[in-house]
Amino acid sequence: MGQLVSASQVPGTRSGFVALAGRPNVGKSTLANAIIGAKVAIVSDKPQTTRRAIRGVATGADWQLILVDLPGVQRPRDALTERMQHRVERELADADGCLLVINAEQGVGPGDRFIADLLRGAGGVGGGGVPVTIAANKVDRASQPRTAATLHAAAELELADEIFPVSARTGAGVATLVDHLVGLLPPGPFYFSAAQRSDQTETVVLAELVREQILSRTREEVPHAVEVEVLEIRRPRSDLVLIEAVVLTETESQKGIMIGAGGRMIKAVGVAARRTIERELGTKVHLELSVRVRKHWRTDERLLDRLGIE
Ligand SMILES: Nc1nc2c(ncn2[C@@H]2O[C@H](COP(=O)(O)OP(=O)(O)OP(=O)(O)O)[C@@H](O)[C@H]2O)c(=O)[nH]1
Ligand SMILES: [Mg+2]
Repeated sequence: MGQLVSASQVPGTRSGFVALAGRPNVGKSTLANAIIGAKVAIVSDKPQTTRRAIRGVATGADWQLILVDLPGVQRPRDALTERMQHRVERELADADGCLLVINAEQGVGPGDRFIADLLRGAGGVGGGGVPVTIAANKVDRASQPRTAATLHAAAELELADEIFPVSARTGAGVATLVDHLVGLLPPGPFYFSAAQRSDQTETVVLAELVREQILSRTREEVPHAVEVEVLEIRRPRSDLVLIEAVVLTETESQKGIMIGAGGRMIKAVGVAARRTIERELGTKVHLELSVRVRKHWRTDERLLDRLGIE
């Protein structure tokens, strides 16, 4: 999103884009954060947390690996999920490689097979040609026999060059996976400066950090019905950032839940989000949150454009 630096031409460098595919909630964003070594994507225990394609950047001495974190593959239900799914398909088609993330504890199910077929090109994605690596994630939660069975089932998909057991949470196996992905990179320039970790705008990053706090405190339909829009960011002093954000809900009752009895929910979200943002920015933060009903925001194409969900 507009922050691509001019490609630098260090002779002998390798670079490429590896897209993360997988069912919702398998840990794609957690794994992307672990590989990049920074929080580029928010994470939650609710499915469909990720709504945008996020380029996260890992840079070595002579290589640059750009991971494209994506929404989980799903059946579209409205304009929001339709955009998310289209984006997944476009990014997979454009990537140099794909990392299919599965859940080591749950094994390989129909959802994973559906995605494997997409990657093979049956769905018209990738021209049938993207090289695929598989990561069996959450091995910290799976017994050894369970992990072994998942690795076996993953091999039977006959899709990937290699399959890696990993835990994005503990970091187990992640370095080995990164070595492999770096080994796949073709010769190419650095697309991002070595200091840059993601392509997301500050507005989106801050809105997402607020939404992450909402996801961890809500359930059922609420996590899916809420979006956050940052309206203003001001820096009156070098050590202070003022952020004004609005929490959008679809119904009055969701708005009530978001505010909470005596305003307790919105207060808790605000305090937790402010602390996270202060840590990320390294400055003092004033965060002003309000809650507004915006019926059918998930089908409002213009709003989705403005929110950068495209
Ligand atoms: N135990 C364990 N939990 C994990 C691991 N990786 C991710 N999780 C948890 O799994 C849940 C989903 O993680 P996400 O990274 O948000 O999953 P995702 O695949 O990006 O989900 P979507 O964006 O909804 O497609 C969160 O509660 C994570 O903390 C892991 O290696 N071990
Ligand atoms: Mg995600």
